[in-house]
Amino acid sequence: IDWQTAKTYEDILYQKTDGIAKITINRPHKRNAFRPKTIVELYDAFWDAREDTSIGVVLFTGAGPHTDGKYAFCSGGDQSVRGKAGYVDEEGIPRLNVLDLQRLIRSMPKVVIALVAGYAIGGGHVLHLICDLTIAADNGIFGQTGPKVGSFDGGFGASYLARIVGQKKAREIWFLCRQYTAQQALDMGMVNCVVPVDELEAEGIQWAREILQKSPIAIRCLKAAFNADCDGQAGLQELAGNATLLYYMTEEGAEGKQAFLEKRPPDFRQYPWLP
Ligand code: 2NE
Repeated sequence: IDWQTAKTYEDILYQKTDGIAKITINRPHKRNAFRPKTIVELYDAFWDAREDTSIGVVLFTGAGPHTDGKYAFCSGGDQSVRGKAGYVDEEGIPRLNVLDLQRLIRSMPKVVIALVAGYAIGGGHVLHLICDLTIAADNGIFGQTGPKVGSFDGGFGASYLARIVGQKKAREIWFLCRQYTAQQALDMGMVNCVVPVDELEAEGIQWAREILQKSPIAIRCLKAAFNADCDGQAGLQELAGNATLLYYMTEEGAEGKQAFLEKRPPDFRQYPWLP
């Protein structure tokens, strides 16, 4: 396929071809974890795709494999720049700007398809969930890590996940922080299909081309209709984002991040399970 570079960035790749945009997180050495700059760039590219009347479908993916042979869609917030109240940008300001990106992906009147090879973990898992459709490679690995690394997404990450997989499974996913295979994700209804990793992009293009033959207004109204059913979750998202910000300011929250950076298990034993 003849991908044309649409704009050059530092942390992402942005390409277009025949009605399709492809946005790729390009930090494979960090399993495609995002820092504030990554989100600013993603927001800019998604906004461009939203505004471009020739684009109907966005493929959202992660660069890989890394030099160690492992693939990742995205491993969430970059813990190495996590400060006291969020992920710290080059100006020293802590941010949770991934929540703005979640809202843009949800509200843009184009179809966003996540192409997941390897890890979709933590805030990276929520990003694939937010997309309209997810095509998983057979090496896909899915899961949340928040309670392990001192974080949580009580917005779409909790309520939309529960809407998709049911309350029991959603609680299991968050409370145990296990990792799930692509087949398990398919069985839970978290992804639309599973294909061999070498066929992931081709499958995404095939799905995009089928969608592009349909009526844009019908598709945009359907996306809005699917969203409307869950729109109360947008309010939860804002409130939960504020709670996450406050949690990051606590010692308990910082212990999870510190443990990850020191490559050791977290020790939350000194923190009580308050009534
Ligand atoms: C993704 C996972 C499971 C991969 O494990 P593995 O064993 O394949 O790789 P490894 O060795 O852990 O990672 C490779 C390199 O990538 C870095 C690692 O530190 C390592 O670096 P080096 O030792 O080679 O220098 N890396 C990976 N993920 C990173 C991250 N998120 N931040 C910074 N560096 C990262 C394993 O790597 C993993 O569990 N990663 C962490 C997942 C995670 O906890 N993400 C944050 C969740 S919280 C969040 O995203 C969030 C939120 O909850 C609310 C609002 C906003 C964000």
